[in-house]
Amino acid sequence: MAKDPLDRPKIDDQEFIAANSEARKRYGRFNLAVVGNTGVGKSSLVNAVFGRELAKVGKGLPVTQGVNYYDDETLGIWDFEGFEIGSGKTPAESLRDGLKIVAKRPSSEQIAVVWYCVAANADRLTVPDIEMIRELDAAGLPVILVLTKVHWTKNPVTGKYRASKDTEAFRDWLEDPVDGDGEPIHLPVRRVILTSSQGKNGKGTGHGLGDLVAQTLALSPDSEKDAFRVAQRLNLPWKREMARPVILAAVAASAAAAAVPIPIADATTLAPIQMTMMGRIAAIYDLNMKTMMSTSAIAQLGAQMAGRALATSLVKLIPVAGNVINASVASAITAATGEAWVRFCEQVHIGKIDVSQIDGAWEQFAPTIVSVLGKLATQKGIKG
Ligand SMILES: Nc1nc2c(ncn2[C@@H]2O[C@H](COP(=O)(O)OP(=O)(O)O)[C@@H](O)[C@H]2O)c(=O)[nH]1
Ligand SMILES: [Mg+2]
Repeated sequence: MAKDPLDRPKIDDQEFIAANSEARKRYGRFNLAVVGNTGVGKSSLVNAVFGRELAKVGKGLPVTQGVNYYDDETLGIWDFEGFEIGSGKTPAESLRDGLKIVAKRPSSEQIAVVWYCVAANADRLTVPDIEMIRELDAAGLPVILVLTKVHWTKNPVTGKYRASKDTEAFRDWLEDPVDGDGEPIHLPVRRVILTSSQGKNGKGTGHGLGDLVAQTLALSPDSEKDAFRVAQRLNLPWKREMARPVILAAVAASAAAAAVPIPIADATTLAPIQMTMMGRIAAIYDLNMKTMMSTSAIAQLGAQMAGRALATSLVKLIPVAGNVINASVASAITAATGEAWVRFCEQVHIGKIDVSQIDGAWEQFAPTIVSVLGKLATQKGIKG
């Protein structure tokens, strides 16, 4: 085997791969149903929130008339469109048939939340719309009414964006719908959200999407919330929050492993703990989906980073810490490695790091002696 030019300790990546696949299994797949006419902007919305084009299941054939399922490991999209009047069944009947087919599928494909999409420039809901929404509600599904392609204008004084008066009037009606005689209409939608997934000229990031993901999370069953946090790509703080307890657990395990101080020569004792941590964090950032990197390629990176963290931290820590790693040094190295890995994963996830140049990219994220010493100082501070 070629000698590592920096003489970094060799680290096995099996722990990474095992922890990564265990975490992926635990988070599972988030399933969303999008319902609405062709061209209303469903695919664009899915793309803006989840950041990817999904493969159609079943080689292009619809699951049934008007229903397609698209999925990858962490996301499934049930696309309901094209329920035409005149097929012999009402759209609500067709939808009900579609939902029956979904119900027979495995639990990993069951719908968590529905986005019922209507173009904002429509001035009302149609009777079939209302009947379809009632059908979804009767199936026990939480429905978000999403107004799509909202045209936003910026107030030059306040800098705030607003939808047109007509769109706001439509929203007000949706929140409190009445018929022509002023009689209330039963419209079981849980939220009404105004969105656009692109700007006027097809560019830009859109509006209302932060609200849409926040409400989708709020309405998701508890068992599906982490799956949604993993599958979506708009809200990075959620991912950071998920990573924090993973890092804390690894820090505690490192302290325990070094309760009897470890000779520096045996520093790689900590590596399995760090590799487990990094594998779990990579799952939170859905890295191999986003980048098409294999899990083992990510594991290799993790091993290199953990190795470098150990090598650079330890050599320089000897004057401070002596020839052994005690519990606080072990904790500090693991904490700094975890935080560096989170920053690295974020950058890959948002596409700031080019996958083709990934080889050198992690170097700048490896924890430095400064961050390790910083952690040590903080620990001392906490312990008084
Ligand atoms: N101006 C504008 N155009 C949009 C928006 N969302 C989608 N579109 C365009 O509307 C067309 C249909 O969108 P698509 O997402 O394929 O709709 P789907 O048939 O419901 O999946 C495409 O040409 C999109 O570029 C939006 O928010 N604003
Ligand atoms: Mg589409």
